[in-house]
Amino acid sequence: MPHLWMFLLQTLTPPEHEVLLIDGNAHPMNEAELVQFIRNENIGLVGIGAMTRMIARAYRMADAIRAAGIPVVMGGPHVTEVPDEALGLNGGPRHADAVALGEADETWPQIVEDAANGVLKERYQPPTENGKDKKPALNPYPEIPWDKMDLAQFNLVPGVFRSTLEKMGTGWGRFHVIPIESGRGCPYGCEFCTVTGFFGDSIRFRTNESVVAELLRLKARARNQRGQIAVFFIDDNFAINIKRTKSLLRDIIAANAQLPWVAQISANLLRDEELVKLIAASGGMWIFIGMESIDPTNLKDVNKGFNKPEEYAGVLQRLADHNIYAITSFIFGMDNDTIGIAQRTLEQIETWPPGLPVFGQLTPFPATPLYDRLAASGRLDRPKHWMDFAPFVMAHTPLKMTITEAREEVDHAWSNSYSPKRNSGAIKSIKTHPVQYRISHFIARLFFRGIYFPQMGKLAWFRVIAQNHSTIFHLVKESVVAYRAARKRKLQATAAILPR
Ligand code: B12
Ligand code: SF4
Repeated sequence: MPHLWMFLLQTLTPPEHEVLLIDGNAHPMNEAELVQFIRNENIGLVGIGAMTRMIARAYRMADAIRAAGIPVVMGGPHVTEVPDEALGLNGGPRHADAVALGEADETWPQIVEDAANGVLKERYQPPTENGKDKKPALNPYPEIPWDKMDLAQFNLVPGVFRSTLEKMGTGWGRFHVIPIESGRGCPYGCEFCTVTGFFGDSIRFRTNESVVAELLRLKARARNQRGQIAVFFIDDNFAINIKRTKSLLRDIIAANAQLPWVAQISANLLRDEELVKLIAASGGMWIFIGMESIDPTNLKDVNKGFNKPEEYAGVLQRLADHNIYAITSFIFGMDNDTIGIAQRTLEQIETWPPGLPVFGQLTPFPATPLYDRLAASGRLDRPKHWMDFAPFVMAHTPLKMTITEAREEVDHAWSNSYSPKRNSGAIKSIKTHPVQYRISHFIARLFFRGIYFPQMGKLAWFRVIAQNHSTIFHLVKESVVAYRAARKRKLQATAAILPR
């Protein structure tokens, strides 16, 4: 799914300028193709945003674009954290003409004007107040024209299935997931997270009316194109202010603005039964929970002691009772982890209602308290790990295992969580749920497997389907039985009301 910032900044661009957007994941191009595209379109300024894990690739693109004589401005979390790197002020080569530090909602129009007038400055920073960035209030919030734009980049249906699904009817080959923010900021300050530092601990919300209006526009579009549209509320912690979240969800229900949605909420906030009921009634289908570890010592080490592993089962049961899926995220390679942590975590997970677990490793992102702690104690093996990005290879050595062992733990967790056997077990464990709920859970499992195991071409999908044929067969059989039963009931009901 492409990131929100591009669409937001496009909307905030002075109207006399045209903005073209390319997401490097949804629409990959190499350096030469990108430069050609920029020349063909006669583009005068290129803005590039990237997370730390993509920054080396972003720099390569920026270098090629600047070599072709087009100015580049970079923004986003990574360059905000280490701006001197992009500007070539730390001994390395320069990659950007300018950097936009922090939230750029208010500086972007100025950047565009300065570039148009040939007076681009090196750094753009939001105005400060008491030595801190003044944060955009999000009120009023710009109207992103989702209803008018081409949503092809947001389609999550893999290319290999699209044409077959489209033959089944209009809209079948399209499942768009659209990023929406309802607020910014999280004050919790987990040690590995950049959010508290970047967005500050000042939490800000859009008005309920503005969020509801955005949902209604999307809902109208979904209806018109007969395609599926779901929403990803990208707020760091969607229920950080429970009272406000409940009021937003009530307003969504009252306005009949429900679309299927996913959001990130920390486990401690999901103790609230009323909140969970409102989530379900307002269209909430998946909740992403940063569980991180089943070990309280690890959680305390990373300043996330508010997560209580003994509560995880109850939280997940509460969600499952309302047919809400949990995407549970775990981090291995914490300082108290030992060999076997993956297996111990899997054993716990299997006692919970089935969710969609994801596994990563503790990563010191620049400017986080974790980075500073590890750097101060000389524990960073690759202090600039982002410059030679290696997926699932840690940049520091945990205290009780090696980097290779940590990698093996991640591999074990992914392999077992999404094996055909586990998929079948997960679906059997929810046999009392309606069949459509179980089908969508099963499909989600196949997609989540693809986060770790490359699953891009036809052959890869064919293999996955063949391996899971027995679960697929049972689900199809049950759907046919359920469909026939529903049809029979309908016919009987019609017969009962017909006059004799
Ligand atoms: C949604 C989200 C996701 C979604 C992505 C879906 C999507 N495509 O949107 C999912 C859940 C898949 C995800 C995954 C990951 N994510 Co994430 N994610 C976020 C989240 C919560 C919101 C991003 C967002 O849209 N923010 C709102 C917009 C408005 O803010 P923004 O992007 O910062 O943009 C503003 C400014 O930065 C600036 N700006 C940004 N870019 C540019 C470019 C230019 C040219 C200019 C001028 C300005 C500018 O202007 C914008 C307006 O002010 C952020 C946290 C956060 N609140 O930002 C983390 C975050 C971006 N993710 C993070 C991480 C680490 C990851 C993962 C690596 C986690 C993991 N271990 O697997 C994966 C990577 C997946 C991948 N390969 O891409 C980190 C990145 C830290 C870093 N330094 O790189 C963040 C900051 C959270 C954190 N915990 O620290 N993520
Ligand atoms: S609760 Fe989530 S968003 Fe908030 S600081 Fe912790 S990891 Fe970051």
